[in-house]
Amino acid sequence: MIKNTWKYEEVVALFQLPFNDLIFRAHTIHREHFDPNKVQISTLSSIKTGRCAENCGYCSQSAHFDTGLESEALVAIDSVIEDAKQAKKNGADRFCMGAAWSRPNKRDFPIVLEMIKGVKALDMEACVTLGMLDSDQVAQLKDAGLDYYNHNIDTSPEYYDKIVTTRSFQDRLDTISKVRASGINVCSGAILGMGESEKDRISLLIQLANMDEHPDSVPINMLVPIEGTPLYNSEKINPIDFIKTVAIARIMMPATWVRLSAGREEMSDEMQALCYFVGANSIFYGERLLTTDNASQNHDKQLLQQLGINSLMN
Ligand code: SAM
Ligand code: DTB
Ligand code: SF4
Repeated sequence: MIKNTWKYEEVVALFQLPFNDLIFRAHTIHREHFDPNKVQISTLSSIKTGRCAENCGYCSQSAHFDTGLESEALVAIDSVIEDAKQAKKNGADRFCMGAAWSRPNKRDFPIVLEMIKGVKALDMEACVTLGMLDSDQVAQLKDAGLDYYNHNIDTSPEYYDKIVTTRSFQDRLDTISKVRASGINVCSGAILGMGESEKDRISLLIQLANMDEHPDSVPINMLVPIEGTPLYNSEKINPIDFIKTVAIARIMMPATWVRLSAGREEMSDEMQALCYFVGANSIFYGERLLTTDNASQNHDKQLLQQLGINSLMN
């Protein structure tokens, strides 16, 4: 049932299904692999903000664009652990730490290892996203007890150089392979709404679903447009197209956690409800993402309660 030989035409056919047939199929597969009334809760924290050397065209943190963001060096371990404790109190079972790095540096990396150990000591899952890694760093993350490493492919290989030119698509795949080989769970996904075509969406889904092993977690972000970045004025993705892409991710990667990530603040309750129906089963919960606002906690609580979803937040 877990297939990693998806062909382009097969995925085109999924995109061409009548909407009701598609969402029925996605939901049926979702039920076979997961409790449809449960959503996994992660909380994000930015441990190093801004002045990043890469030029990802969507990102508030790139040093290449003037976004008015206030940068911040690596934060103190104690304050990260305090945030993780608070996140746990609020119902999160995973704490994700993000750093605006192209790759971690020698001075800061050991401190991140301590942060991971601190989060694990709270009996939470730990996830980090630190940019590109070498094999030695991957091994040290594994030893520190890291559960998930997030490294998004972001878009299709064909569209990649329209989004970022300071690194290649292959660089992303190389880090993902090292993480996979170490036994750390792979979290890799994309951003929709960057002006990509349906072809690109098909291609990026094939990249994820045809990995030797499917990513354990696939975040699907809707672009949060950041003033000052080249992608600020990108054409917004139509909500139905967004839901279809989530549904197809579920069909192609039946046992993967599909995370409805950035952009929920801009989504209606109905759109989120349909995303949960077709297979999204993880969210970021908390007032902030990395540098932008998330959907409010009160609103999420209310919506999940209204939908009869979640157990994790009692
Ligand atoms: N610097 C590391 C890296 O790029 O791998 C880790 C942090 S980076 C901010 C993590 C991910 O956040 C990116 O790969 C991208 O998918 C997502 N992201 C960043 N800015 C975003 C935005 N404005 N809208 C949606 N997703 C965004
Ligand atoms: C992911 O796919 N989305 C998260 C997480 N992985 C690190 C980041 C979203 C960032 C949204 C824009 C911001 O707050 O800066
Ligand atoms: Fe840097 Fe990551 Fe932002 Fe790209 S997405 S500019 S690598 S922080």
